[in-house]
Amino acid sequence: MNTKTAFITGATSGIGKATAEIFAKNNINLILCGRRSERLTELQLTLSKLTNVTTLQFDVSDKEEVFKAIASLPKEFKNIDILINNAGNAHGLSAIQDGSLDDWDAMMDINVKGLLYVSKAIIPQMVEKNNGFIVNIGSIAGKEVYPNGNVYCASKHAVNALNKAMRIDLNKHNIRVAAIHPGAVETEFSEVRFKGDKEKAKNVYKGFDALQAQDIAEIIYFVISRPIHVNIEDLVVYPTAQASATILNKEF
Ligand code: NDP
Ligand code: 8X3
Repeated sequence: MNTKTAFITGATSGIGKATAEIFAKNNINLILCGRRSERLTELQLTLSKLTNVTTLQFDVSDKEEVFKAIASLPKEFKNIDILINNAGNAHGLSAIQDGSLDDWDAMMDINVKGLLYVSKAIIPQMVEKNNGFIVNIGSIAGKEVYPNGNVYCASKHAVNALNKAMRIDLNKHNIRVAAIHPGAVETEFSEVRFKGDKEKAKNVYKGFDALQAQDIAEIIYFVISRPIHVNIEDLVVYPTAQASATILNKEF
């Protein structure tokens, strides 16, 4: 019997998509979100063979769209048990004096404000029913600052702070809050960071076994499937070849 409903942002690719797949296999009802509607439709077609799926197409950085989309959910999907705040990306990789204002806006608007808008739209009903689970996808960039990472690192440090803040404020409402902070995961992340330069993106994951989206998805599922009295607060997950944001044992 399907008992839980999960709302996943950034479900059209990478970690979010892999999380949707593993949740579907475990009969969790799904609300899948992203901007690319064809991908949402495709995913819905596949995963509805396993569970109940609906999709919402919106940009997390547009607060009107966020609240409108979430208000439009059909009745059977309105009761959200699990929120996976995953949508986000890095835009650019340059020294602070060379960074693009548009890239900075995108990272702060999507990674920080987008996460806040979605949370604001969903948390009240969790408070009302005195139950819920929020998983925030941070990054090693939210624990360390690395050369040229400046604003992306700042956005993920903000996610780290908001994760702690949510846990404190929602504690008395019985809402579990957890963060997963991955190191290098081979997804479309670097393609977005390097504005579609596939060769440059591929090089990021050359010479070592990077994490795959499924590795993180399995951990997210583990976290949300613990008994009700257990909350895993914070996890940093590296590929074996990685020892810090900047130390990678690459073979060439
Ligand atoms: P992908 O680029 O593969 O996926 C990013 C997802 O976010 C897509 O589904 C995209 O959907 C969605 N997204 C991006 N911008 C918006 C927006 N404005 N509105 C709505 N959705 C948006 O990257 P990952 O799967 O790797 O990234 C997922 C999360 O993991 C991010 O928060 C990232 O910062 C974090 N992370 C990634 C790491 C890595 O090495 N890959 C390591 C540590 C953390 P669409 O384009 O359809 O809107
Ligand atoms: C993605 C990992 O090291 O590129 O958050 O910032 S990193």
